[in-house]
Amino acid sequence: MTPKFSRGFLFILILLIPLCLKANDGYDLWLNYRKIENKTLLDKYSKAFNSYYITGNSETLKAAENELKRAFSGLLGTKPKVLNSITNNCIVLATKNESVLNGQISAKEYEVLGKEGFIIRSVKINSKTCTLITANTDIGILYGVFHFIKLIQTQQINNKLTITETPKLNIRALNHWDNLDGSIERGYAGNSLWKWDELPNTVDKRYIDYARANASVGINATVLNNVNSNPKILTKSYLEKIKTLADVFRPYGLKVYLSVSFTSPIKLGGLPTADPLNSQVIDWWEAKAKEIYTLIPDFGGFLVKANSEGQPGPQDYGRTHADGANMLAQALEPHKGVVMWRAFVYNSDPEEDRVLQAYNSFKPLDGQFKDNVLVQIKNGPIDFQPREPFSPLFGAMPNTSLMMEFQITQEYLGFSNHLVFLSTLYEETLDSDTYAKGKGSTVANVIEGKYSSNKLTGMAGVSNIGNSRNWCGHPFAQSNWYSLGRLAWNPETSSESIADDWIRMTFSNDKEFIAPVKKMMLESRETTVDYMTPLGLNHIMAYDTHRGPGPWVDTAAQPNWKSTYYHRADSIGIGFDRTTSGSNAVSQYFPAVRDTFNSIETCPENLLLWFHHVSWKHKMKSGKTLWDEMCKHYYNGVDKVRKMQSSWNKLKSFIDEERFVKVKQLLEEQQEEAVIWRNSCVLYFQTFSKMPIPGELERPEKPLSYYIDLKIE
Ligand code: BDP
Repeated sequence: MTPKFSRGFLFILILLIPLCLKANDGYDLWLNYRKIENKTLLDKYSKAFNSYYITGNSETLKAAENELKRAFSGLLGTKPKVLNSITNNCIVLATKNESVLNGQISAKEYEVLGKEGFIIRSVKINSKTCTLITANTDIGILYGVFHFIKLIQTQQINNKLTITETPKLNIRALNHWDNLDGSIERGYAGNSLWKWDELPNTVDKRYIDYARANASVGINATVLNNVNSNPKILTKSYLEKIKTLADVFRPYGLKVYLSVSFTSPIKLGGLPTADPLNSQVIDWWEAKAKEIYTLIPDFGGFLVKANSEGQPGPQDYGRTHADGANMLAQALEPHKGVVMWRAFVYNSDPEEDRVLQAYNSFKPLDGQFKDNVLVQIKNGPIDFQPREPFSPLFGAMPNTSLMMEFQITQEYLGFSNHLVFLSTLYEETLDSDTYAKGKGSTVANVIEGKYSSNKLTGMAGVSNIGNSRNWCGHPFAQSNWYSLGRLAWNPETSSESIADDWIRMTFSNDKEFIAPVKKMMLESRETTVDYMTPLGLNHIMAYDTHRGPGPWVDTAAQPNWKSTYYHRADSIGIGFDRTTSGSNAVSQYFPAVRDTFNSIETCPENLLLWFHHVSWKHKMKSGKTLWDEMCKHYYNGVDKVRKMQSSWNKLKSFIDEERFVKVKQLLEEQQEEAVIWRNSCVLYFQTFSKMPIPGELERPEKPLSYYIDLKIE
């Protein structure tokens, strides 16, 4: 029997069709291969690229081929032909030694490419016009294919392609702070992607999409578990699960690494000690390394948080960080594994400025680490604040491989509820001049290994990925994962171009959409700094959760977890004196930087209260008092969120309903929280300054006590 539908039902169905077509839940990330709407361009691309020729059939090349097919069917609505010989308008995928290349690319050019670089070039092979994607390795080809797809997605293909790309850093890593029970430390987008209960027998298809996304931006390393590591991760049964993940990720050039606990030999091996110089301990780690490499021959290595925030480490046995790192490095060395040893260490001494501690612990160890150790340093000296100066360790350890650790998950920047494009924060750090080798010695140069004798390089980002359908919670938080990959590939990439590509790939190529959205993104981090921690303020978030304001926090498990420790507001002024007459943290920088930060006249105002205790009446560059200026920033922050809202509200017609509404709702939430931040901080700091909120500004609706009691959940 044929089902009968009422007219009304059919009418609703017709109305819903366009909505369904436009629906987008964000799962595809920037690999959003929707059909090109511009007919002329569609025709042009379809003619120029209608077939491909591939040599080789490794898993990686198959992945490249599949990606090409997927992108073509989505973007162009066509199925490219697979060819047996080269014809006009085909794409040729071939590694260096394939005879078909016929000397197109010189040996010298291949030399430059290294193991992961690629060339995309418009060439003539046997008098046929085609697009060549070539590399020394299969993974280079895969990266080249993703780059080529990006050019189509962003509609930036010109007639003569001449692209050469090589990554500037060796290790381009995501650090997952995922626990074995599925929760994620500081994760705001659901639970862990890793389904430990199901592994190794069941392989979630999502693992492949995760690997595709990473490969598309050149991320080649994933540390699967929390730096506060559960020793169980090294048991046989977990290693088998991890082997399965490594097998899935391998074709995409993504190596697996693990965070390990320093006391694993005690907890798992039953040894009485974890002393890195004890021979049983050394043997235990060597045997463990062998066991891992038998299962996972290309295992990347270990990430270690030691003697930090209660984690065990070599200092528990009177040994140094170098002793600890080197012992692990020795176990991994025969297998070509590396150790990423974190410099995020500080004690609970209320007298010693926390800012000094990482530098003081690590600088003296320069030159003592084995060649397969990288010291992984957080971008700033404290802890992923909305703004920090760069860590003085960059440039200060010329005989050690140093890698960058950024945070992608927005622990201190409004979780996944605030739109904050972190690329500008990353860029600010990378562009900072350390003066290690005179003017122009940027942090980017330092981590590229330009001034060091050790040549391992890397960048890690603490992941913001969870199992929520759109991976990162906020649709715009995806751009932070994307940015980390782009900057790890080339730390000198501009945020402007990253934002441009991301918007085009994720949302739309329409200029009317790109311009306002790019503006929102590029300004968003400064906006957040304004309503949270302007002028160098930091660590004044709610206790422990770090969500919402908590400048009044004055009791904590350790003194340097109190907000009052950081802002030091009193009747005279506000800020932490780190000048030569204060804690002297300025002297950890090279002289030119030290002098700039040390003087209240030359210290950049956006870091003023980081380095100086400043009188409320101090005259700022604007001519306003510090107090008025601080108020101005807090109020500006809120105004700018409101501007983001009105910009976004005008963009409804450009994108799908689903993502439009989601961002709109999140911006409303962000606006409310920004007001809470502003009112809390202004009212609280006013109890010290005793100065009025400048006349023209709207007054907080509620008294300070209201905000102190408020918890943002
Ligand atoms: C802090 C987090 C804490 C992490 C720690 C770290 O609050 O959860 O364990 O950093 O980086 O930002 O080890």
